[in-house]
Amino acid sequence: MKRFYFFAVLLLCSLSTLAEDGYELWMRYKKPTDIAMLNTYRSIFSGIVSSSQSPTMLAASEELKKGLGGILDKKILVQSQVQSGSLVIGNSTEIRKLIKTSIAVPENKEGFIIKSIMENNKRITVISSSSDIGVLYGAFHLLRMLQSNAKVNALDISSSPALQLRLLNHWDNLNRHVERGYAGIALWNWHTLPDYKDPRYTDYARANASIGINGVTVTNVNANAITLTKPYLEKIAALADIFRPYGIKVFLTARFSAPIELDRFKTADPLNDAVKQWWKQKTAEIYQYIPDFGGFLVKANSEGQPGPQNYKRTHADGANMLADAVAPFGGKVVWRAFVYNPESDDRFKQAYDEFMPLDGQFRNNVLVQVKNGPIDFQPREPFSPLFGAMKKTPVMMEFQITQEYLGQSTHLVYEAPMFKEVLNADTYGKGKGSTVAKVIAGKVHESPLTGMSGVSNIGNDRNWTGHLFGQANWYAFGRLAWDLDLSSEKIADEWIRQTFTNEPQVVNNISKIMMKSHEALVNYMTPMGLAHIMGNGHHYGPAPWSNNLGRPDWNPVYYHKADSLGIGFDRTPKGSNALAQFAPEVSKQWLDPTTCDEKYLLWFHHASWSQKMKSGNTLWNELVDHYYQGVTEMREMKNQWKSLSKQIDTERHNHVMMLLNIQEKEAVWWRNACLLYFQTFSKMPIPAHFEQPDKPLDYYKSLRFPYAPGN
Ligand code: GCW
Repeated sequence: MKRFYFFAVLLLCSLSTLAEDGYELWMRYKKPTDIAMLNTYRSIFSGIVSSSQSPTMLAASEELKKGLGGILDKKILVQSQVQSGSLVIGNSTEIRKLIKTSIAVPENKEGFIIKSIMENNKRITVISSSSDIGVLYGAFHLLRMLQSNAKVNALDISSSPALQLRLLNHWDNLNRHVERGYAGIALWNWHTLPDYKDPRYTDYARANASIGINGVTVTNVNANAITLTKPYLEKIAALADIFRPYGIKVFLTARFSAPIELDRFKTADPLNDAVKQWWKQKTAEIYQYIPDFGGFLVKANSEGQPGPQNYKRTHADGANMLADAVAPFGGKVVWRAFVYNPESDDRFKQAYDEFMPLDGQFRNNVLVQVKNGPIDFQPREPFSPLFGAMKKTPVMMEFQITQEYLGQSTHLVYEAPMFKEVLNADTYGKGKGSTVAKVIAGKVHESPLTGMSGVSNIGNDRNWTGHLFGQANWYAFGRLAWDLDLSSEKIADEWIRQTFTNEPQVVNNISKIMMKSHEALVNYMTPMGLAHIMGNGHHYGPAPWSNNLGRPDWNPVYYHKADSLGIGFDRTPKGSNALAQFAPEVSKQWLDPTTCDEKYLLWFHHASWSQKMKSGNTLWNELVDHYYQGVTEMREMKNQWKSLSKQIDTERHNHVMMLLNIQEKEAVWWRNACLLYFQTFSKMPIPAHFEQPDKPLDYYKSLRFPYAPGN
């Protein structure tokens, strides 16, 4: 008996060390369970031959050794000569030393090919590119295929990124608090940098490179001038050194008033010669530490951040001053268009109003970074009218990966469908077919610079993103920035296979959960075009009644405008006329409340409670249906996950299960609180066949969350 316990304990211990905690992300490199597949893979790859020992090529062969080693479940040999079954990797110049067959590579420097060829009667696989980094991307692509149990015996793949800049924006403060972060504190341990190089920094770089991310800002756009001082530049340079082999450039967030704060200047006026000179010197200093520094990301004259308007200058004046400073080194300036001030009658219109007049005035190394929607990363927004409208300025996409308004890190929400909805929207910027995706890819109005940013959801939680499924959003962002045409389903499929299993039924079930998750959340939070009705400040939970902040445009009541007649923000010519900012073909779709896509109805109309909807329902009943539908869908997600308990390892299954339980409670909370509140205006009942709210409105109003995270 004693012996039995001893062995049982031993077994449990070894199981717990084998447990999956999410740290490895989608790079788990596990052996296929299908033995035939495993044998085929083993027969295809005998070892790796690399054409050089550059840091990037070393990273590629290390990754392949690790990846193939795991998947093939055997030690992978590094061969000095090409043999049958070799995986030969090298850039197009150097690979000639290894093989005679001539290999055409994509023109795009980051693009790659993966090809199965016969070389001297030997069957081999080649990964090549015109650059080393392209080879690394190809290596990750092959590993993705192997982890997804794809066929790899007759490969002929060529792939190049759709966008040049594929950036993660960390909103990380120097004290390691992450603004809108829900996954612990910042990864960067500023206190121990530059000397302590946490191996996690390398794993972070691997993960980014595996999905093609090629730039990061490591600090918040609500910037701290101290970032630009010598001690911090040394710390950031240490990170840049770790990231470099993985093709990742560091960008810095620049505080516009830095000359005043760091060097006691009286002004930060961008047209002042001394100020210009200061930035030139600062930039030159940065390049001494980080020779491949990417450039600056700037939030100016927005939410209290200083900027050129403090000196009666324009955003273009500000951006151009910095652009001139980085230009000699090949750097870029990414200038954010997230601006709004309390004077306007509609926050929706402001980015367009401020930036359209500046179209054509920016230097050619400036990109204007525009949030996907006109307000602020709401669960559903129409696309920002700046996409397609700015013709002479590279317009870069800003998505938010972190779930500030999407249930933070307790809600399972797969964001790819939301990203795709925006990317697929037609701006009519140059006739039909001018989708947002084409605009940012520079295919509508010729653009020398292209890019996409994602506000990171990464922190120091063991699984990186707090919610395991948050990893899918990081993954989806990178994959889409590389290939705007990938479908949400395809990306989910890739992620699930690498993260969990290739078991078709499991893949299918998890995919169903993911694919309906965004619409479910929209339904239980902000259906039919509602927006920004979250709790003030922390944005956690419902608070559509909130009306106590100093600025009208910070309060939920400003956004939904519910009254005894109806609900929604009138943006037609009778109201703020924000619709006029879109191309006529677009505004036409939304102009008439009886034909407007109901998904966007309350974005553009103050619709009457009794307006008839397409379903035949009144607006009130339709709203009620959506809120209930959201909870129903959420419960389906929960049950689907529950049914997978035998197919997913206990640790990850429990983790997600507990979060889904929280999500269910919160979905019900959202539904009840919003409906009870809106009912005080509509005076209409929640039909009796629905489960009725179990608490009065006052209860929901009394809830306080002084320590909600991320604030
Ligand atoms: O979404 C809002 C957030 C702020 C953020 C701001 C921005 C970094 O609530 O926390 O500040 O947007 O994008 O600048």
